[in-house]
Amino acid sequence: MKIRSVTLRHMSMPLLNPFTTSFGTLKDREFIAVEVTDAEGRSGWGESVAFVEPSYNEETLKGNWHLLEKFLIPLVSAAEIGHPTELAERFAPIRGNRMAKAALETACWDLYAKRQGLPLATAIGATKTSIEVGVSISIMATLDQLLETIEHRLQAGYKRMKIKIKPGWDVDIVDGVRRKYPDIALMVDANSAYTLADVDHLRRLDDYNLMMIEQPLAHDDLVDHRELQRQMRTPICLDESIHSADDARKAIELGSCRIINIKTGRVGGLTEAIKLHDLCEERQIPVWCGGMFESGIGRAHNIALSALSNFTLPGDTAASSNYWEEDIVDPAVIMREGRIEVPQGPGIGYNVNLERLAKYTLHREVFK
Ligand code: OSB
Ligand code: MG
Repeated sequence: MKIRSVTLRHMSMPLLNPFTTSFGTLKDREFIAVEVTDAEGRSGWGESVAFVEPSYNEETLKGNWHLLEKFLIPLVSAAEIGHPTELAERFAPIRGNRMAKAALETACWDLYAKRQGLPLATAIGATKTSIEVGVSISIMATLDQLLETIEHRLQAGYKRMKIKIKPGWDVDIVDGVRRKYPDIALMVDANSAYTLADVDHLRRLDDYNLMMIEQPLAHDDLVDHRELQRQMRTPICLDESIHSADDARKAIELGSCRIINIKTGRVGGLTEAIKLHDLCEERQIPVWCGGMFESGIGRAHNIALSALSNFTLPGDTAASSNYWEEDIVDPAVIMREGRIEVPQGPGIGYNVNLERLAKYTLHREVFK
């Protein structure tokens, strides 16, 4: 296939509720929507999950725009692309900037699948017809507020809760949640808020039957996580520390984690995400799909990815209604009884609503 044009849109969508992690609070989700078109006028869609600030990782929205405009789009414009797996090789000379690469690569995957008349899940070799999802819950002002939120999410049908933690909002909060809900599937995510000096404190979490503790230590660490995992019974899941299948191999061989969170943006695209998935399957390391407050576009990609066989743990790909008053895709992503159906239409299987897309677009540029 040949890419005829690439359109970048700087989007801003208000979150229904502000969301606080150990690294900050988000009210409006700004991101880049990427649209690639072919000569027949079909569109493929992707999104950059980089935030405005380099707080989750080093990438930023404006940095991604720059990378896309100056380096990545020129590598795909007018070039003959046999299969989307070729894009990772084409992008290889450019170091890092994985979220920028993934934004364009996933858009090309969607276009490729549409041209083949295949659901994206099928195009990547995934066979599940529905996926299990959980929900990630913001740091809040009080335990009561958190308990009330959990109650709402349980009533909505979510069966796995992920609580964001940070120093001062951790063991006591988990204790409070477990007192009210002794049996729910529960996990915590620290987004790198601790160091090995906190090991005795973190070990107290072992008493609460948590599915896992996600990324307790530094974003770029594997060695201290190994030491922490040796001292904790709760499985460690790595998020920020894993940028590739090769990072995963090293983490597994070191014993730095027992579970891996896969985010397509963090690893540079679907091709690398699939590679990572396959490696973990071979090594019997369960994986699940993380979330980055995606719009319906990125969410649809997450759903297709989660349909691969080794996504055996519920992901953070909650329904549109968990984030937005209105999503930019039709239909909205719907969850029932903790599950989301994998769409059967071609490509991502959800239609981008151009009117709503325009409503949330701050700036738009077309590259040919
Ligand atoms: O660490 O998984 C994370 C959101 C933004 C950045 C990092 C993370 C998260 C979440 C929310 O946990 C996931 C979601 O609901 O999209
Ligand atoms: Mg995380």
